Amino acid sequence: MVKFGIEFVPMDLYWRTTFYTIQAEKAGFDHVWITDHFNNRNVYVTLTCIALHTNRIKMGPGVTNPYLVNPVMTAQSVASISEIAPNRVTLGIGAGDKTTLSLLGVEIKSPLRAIRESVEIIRSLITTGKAKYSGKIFSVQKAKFNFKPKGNIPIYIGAQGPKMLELAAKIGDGILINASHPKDIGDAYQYIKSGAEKVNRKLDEIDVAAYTSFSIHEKEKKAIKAATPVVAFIVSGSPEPVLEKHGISVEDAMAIKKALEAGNWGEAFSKVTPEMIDAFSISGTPETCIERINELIKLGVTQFVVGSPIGPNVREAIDLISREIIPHFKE
Ligand code: F42
Repeated sequence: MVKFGIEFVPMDLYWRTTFYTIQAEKAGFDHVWITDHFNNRNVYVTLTCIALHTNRIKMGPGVTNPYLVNPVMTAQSVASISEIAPNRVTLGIGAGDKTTLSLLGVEIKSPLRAIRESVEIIRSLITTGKAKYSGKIFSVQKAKFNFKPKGNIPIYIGAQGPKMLELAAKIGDGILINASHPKDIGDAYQYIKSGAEKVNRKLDEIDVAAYTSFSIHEKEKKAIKAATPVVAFIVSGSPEPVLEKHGISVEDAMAIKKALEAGNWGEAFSKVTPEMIDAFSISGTPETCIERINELIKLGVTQFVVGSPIGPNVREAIDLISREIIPHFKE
């Protein structure tokens, strides 16, 4: 049965993200993923608040990166939270967001190797409490925790590029694919399959999550309006081949990018077309959302993550998902 995840960006006050998560837990969500960018509130402080106020939902950073946070500290952070929420912690790690990292002068060098080495170090620490590692990017002479992580902490890899998807299928317990459209998820699956085959892994050992941009409302227009700013940013940051795959002209995307860079939000959002909404989000009424989720499940997705904006009003959107979406797939 497909699992449901929900993503929150800790731009909001801690109590608000925690309140939404309590609501999501009651609504039947299985996972909460908290994004990690230095300019928002700290992901582990947010997760600690959530851990203290929930009982069942699994939780983790979605996703942290090894350039800003050393893998030993990531292992220490998730292991510490596991003491508060045993067997409920999941770790999401990826290469890191180029735009925010570049603001700090941090370069994403050899991302494949950095992720592989990080996962090996973190896995050793969270399973044995110890690590000794000599890699090309990270080395750990002799690390030993003075406490024991509680329960299993699965490692999910945030991946988009073909090589990162292959690597994630080789070494991850799960994969978070930042995409909403069946064309992108279908393409990602080709790389996931080939990665798994290379190491003789069965696909059902890996939790494959579609980490979508999602917007639900009983009135389609309202759902689309809420998704428009998010889609504008996705379009402006998408590489040419991705735009071409969805029949979106590079010129149109550049016009949105220019308007966003100039701070002309109204102009940027007015240039977002229905094709862009369809390519980069799942937006609409509960019926439309169910149809789109079904398409992704048919492709093999085992976790569906409801990501920003969730809906025009987050609280109402979670209510609507709990009434119309989750029961449709779980009952
Ligand atoms: N990023 C954040 O910073 N914060 C978040 O909260 C966040 C959430 C998130 C959730 C799901 C998800 O899928 C991604 C998310 N991201 C988040 C973005 C993530 O951190 C990455 O930026 C994003 O996944 C894009 O990375 P990628 O998986 O496409 O990998 C990049 C680096 C890439 O270029 N990959 C290529 C590929 O084919 O996969 C390979 C590049 C390559 O071959 N590199 C060579 C190498 O050896 O590594 C050499 C390159 C060199 O010059 O060093």
